[in-house]
Order: sequence, then structure tokens, then C-alpha cells
Amino acid sequence: MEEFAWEPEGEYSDIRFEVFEGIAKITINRPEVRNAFRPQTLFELQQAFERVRDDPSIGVAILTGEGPLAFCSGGDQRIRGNDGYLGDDTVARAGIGRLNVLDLQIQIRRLPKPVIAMVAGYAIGGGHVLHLVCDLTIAADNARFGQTGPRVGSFDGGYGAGLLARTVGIKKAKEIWFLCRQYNADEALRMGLVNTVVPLENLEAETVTWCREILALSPLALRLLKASFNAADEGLAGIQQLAGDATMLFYMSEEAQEGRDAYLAKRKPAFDQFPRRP
Ligand code: S0N
Repeated sequence: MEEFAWEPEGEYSDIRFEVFEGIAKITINRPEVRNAFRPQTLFELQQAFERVRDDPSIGVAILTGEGPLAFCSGGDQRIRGNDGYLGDDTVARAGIGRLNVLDLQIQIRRLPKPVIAMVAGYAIGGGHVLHLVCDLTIAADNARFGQTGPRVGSFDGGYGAGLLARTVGIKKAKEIWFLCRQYNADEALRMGLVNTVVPLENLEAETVTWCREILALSPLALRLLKASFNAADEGLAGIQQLAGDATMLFYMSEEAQEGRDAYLAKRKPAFDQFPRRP
């Protein structure tokens, strides 16, 4: 198995944040519960993805789970929606966060860099939705996918239902939610839920290969493509993101800079020097 020189960064209890050659690897590190997330986990994941967004040396992120048994088994069912067990979860104890996984889903979708889910073992429940909202999914041959909501008394009618339907088709999405079956990696590949399946021992090497290919490409083109792919599904929020990117590009132009410079110099802007393009 190929080893990579991942450099750990930051202080986290539920996740690991590591970087290597411009790739960030974010690992949910709760293997004793099949990497189920609790409020603390989500809080740390959000911090990590913020770091990915803001660090210009990072071009792509991998989201994964610790160990070969699970990517993520969804929300920690001991904590979900009750005031009982909180364990040592500082976020839950402070009464904030709860299972705010929906914010994390949006954050991954809006991140202006590609995010790859690297899935070994179970991607189940809210953990399945997490791989779904990533841009690409690379699955090990032991991966298993599924939703459990109607069995355990929850559901995700947002991306969990809508994006799943866009990904695998409405009939298949309803089957996944209405029957709560599990699907193996080859079945997931056939339904377009994952991009490729590789032997477990090659999972990280294959994912790093994909990351390196992405890193060789234009960051702005990738950013705009990601925003474009998501725009129609996101409605005005999607248009806002694309428009924000358009504004960022416009700010780089001499035409926009003329407007700013004229305002600061208290003179009339000379926009007539710029062409009205066909
Ligand atoms: C993943 C499964 C299939 C693995 O089975 P396996 O390998 O046989 O292992 P187990 O013996 O079952 O598990 C090992 C230990 O891990 C604990 N554990 C596993 N999953 C969880 C979990 N999700 N929460 C807490 N503990 C978990 C087991 O209890 C066991 O511990 P010990 O050894 O002490 O007995 C299998 O484990 C499984 O089916 N797990 C449950 C999967 C599940 O139903 N997940 C929850 C799905 N729902 C959500 O995720 C809702 C939350 C959410 O995302 C959400 C989304 C949108 C809107 C709102 C919400 C929200 O509720 O906030």
C-alpha cells in the first residue's frame, strides 16, 4: 500500500486535518461508532472546510473516514434530537450545533474547490448524504451505501432526497429511501452514485492520483465549473455564487478598476475606452 507524507495540522478531537502536495485530507476519526458524527464532529468539519477554502495552497480536498469499516454512519443516534446523552461533546454541551449537518452539506457544495469522498466501508444515513454532496466519490470494493432514515426515525428531504434523485434517477432514489436497503460498490457504480471502484488497498493511491490530475488544471475554471454544475439546483443561491465569481473576475479587469479609481480620485470614469463586446 503506497504511503503519502500527510502533514497533520490543527487541534481536533473528532477529525484529522492533513495536507500533502496541495491536497487536504479530512478524516472523520470516530471509528468506534463507524465514524458517526456528533455536534462536535460537525463543528470541526466546518472549521476544516473553511480552512480548505481560505488556504490558497490547497486545491482539492478529500473527505474520508478513519479505518476500512466506514466512511460515515450518519448522525450519532445517542445524541440525535434529545436532551439525554451528550458525552464529552463540548459543542453539544454548550447547547449549540446539535446535528447541524445541513450547514456542512451546503458548505461542501459551495466550496470553490473540488471535494472527493474517499469511501471505504459504510456510507450510511447522513454519512451517505455527505458522500453525495461531494463532487466525486471514489469507492473501495468493500464500500456499502444506503439510507436508514425511515428505519431509525429520520429523513433528509433536502440534498438527501433531491440530489440523490438527480444523481441516480427518481425511481432509484425512492427505492433507496423507501426500502432502506444497502448497495455494494459495484451496484453504486452501475447507478452512477460513485465515479469508480478500486480495491481497498489502492483506495488512497487512486484518490491521490485523481487529486493530482485535478491540481494540474486551472483553479478558476474548476471553481466556475463547480458553481455552474450546482447553479440550477441551488436556485438564487446558485446564481448568487456564479454571480459572485463573475464579480470577482470583473474586479480583475481594467474596466472595473477604472470605476473604482475614478470614484477614489473624485473624477468622472472614462468607460468609453472599453469596448462594448458583441
Ligand atoms: C453502519 C452500520 C451498518 C455498521 O454495521 P456493523 O459493521 O455491523 O457495526 P455495528 O456493530 O452496528 O456498529 C459498531 C458500533 O458503532 C455504533 N454505531 C454505528 N453507527 C452508529 C450511529 N450512527 N450512531 C451511534 N452509534 C453508532 C454501534 O452502536 C456499535 O457500537 P457498540 O459496539 O458499542 O454496540 C450500522 O452500525 C448501522 O446501521 N448504524 C446506524 C446507521 C444509521 O441509522 N445512522 C443514522 C441515520 N440518520 C442520520 O444520519 C440522521 C442525521 C442526519 O444526518 C440528518 C440529516 C438531515 C437532517 C437532519 C439530520 C439530523 O437528524 O440532524
